[in-house]
Amino acid sequence: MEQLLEQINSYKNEIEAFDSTDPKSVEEFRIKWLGTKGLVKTIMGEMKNVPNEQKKEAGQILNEFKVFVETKFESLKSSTSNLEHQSSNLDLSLPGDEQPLGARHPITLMKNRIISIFQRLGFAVAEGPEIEDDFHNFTALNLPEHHPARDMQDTFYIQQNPDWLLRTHTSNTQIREMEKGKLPIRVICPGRVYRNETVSARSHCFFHQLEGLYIDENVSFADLKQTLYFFVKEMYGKDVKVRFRPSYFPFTEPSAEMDISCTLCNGEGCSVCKKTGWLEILGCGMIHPNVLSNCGIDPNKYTGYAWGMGIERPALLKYGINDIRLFSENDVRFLKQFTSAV
Ligand code: 2NL
Repeated sequence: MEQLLEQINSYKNEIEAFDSTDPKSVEEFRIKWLGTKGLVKTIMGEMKNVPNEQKKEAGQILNEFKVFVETKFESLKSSTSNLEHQSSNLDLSLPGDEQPLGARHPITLMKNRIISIFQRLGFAVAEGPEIEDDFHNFTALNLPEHHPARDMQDTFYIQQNPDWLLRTHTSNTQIREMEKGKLPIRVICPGRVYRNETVSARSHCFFHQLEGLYIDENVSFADLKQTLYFFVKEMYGKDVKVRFRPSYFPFTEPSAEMDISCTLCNGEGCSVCKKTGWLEILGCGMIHPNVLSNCGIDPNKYTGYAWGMGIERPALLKYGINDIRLFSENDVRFLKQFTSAV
């Protein structure tokens, strides 16, 4: 017992004297004292040599010693982990990692501008499939079987007999809205369309359109004109002039094309308007009675107007872009210029 107490006191002195902030020597300390073959275990083994009447007292002393060593180890450990934080290269004053900001595509920007104007007039937005059957892209629209627009040269056919193709306009979506049979209808249909054309700075084999349609009882050409006037004033400002020219589409009768005074030269004549002072922006007309009956709508009860416009051309004009191919090249240097555009 005497011997045991002496031994413990000398251990205590040694432990008290030990100090280190080096994680390696602190680990060595743990192994030496608290490891499975450490000195605490060894000295605990001395219990068997203590006489029975002193076992209780010796047990308490040994337990106290064990707690003493454990406390010392915990304090050594916490001083090394503090130091690990201090010595790491974490500099909280450094600027954060850059989070690159995306930009909306200029076609999306232009599309959204157009949509928001027509939404204020009560038009809902409808979308439809880009892969379409012959009926919804051509037949329902009063295009006769041998119409040149159906030609393989102009249209991308995916399959023939039965014919499946990439839609050549977004009218397919309007046909699908009409087929639902719920009247009146007041929708706009934005989306991508495809034509088999040679790609150049001015035209592409895919581009975007926005078509609109209004069907109810007593809808007139005057309603069409006022709707489009409103659109032009909202889009291009109060001073822009508008003119209608008679035209022809198989799906409207009568048909017209609408021009606005050139936004670059104010109608003076420049290279963009080819010295005419006018820019053609859309085609329109009263929906052909055949189109209405093809969709199960009674043309004696209902009339309607429709129009179609491209999105690329107004976007080129607005953002001063000179090549339509830039829209689909995914060049980040081009796209990131629209980060703050609206
Ligand atoms: C243009 C001309 C136009 C329509 C599209 C249409 C749709 C249905 C019925 C009747 Cl379902 N018409 N759409 C009408 C007239 C012209 O587009 O130059 N687009 C770029």
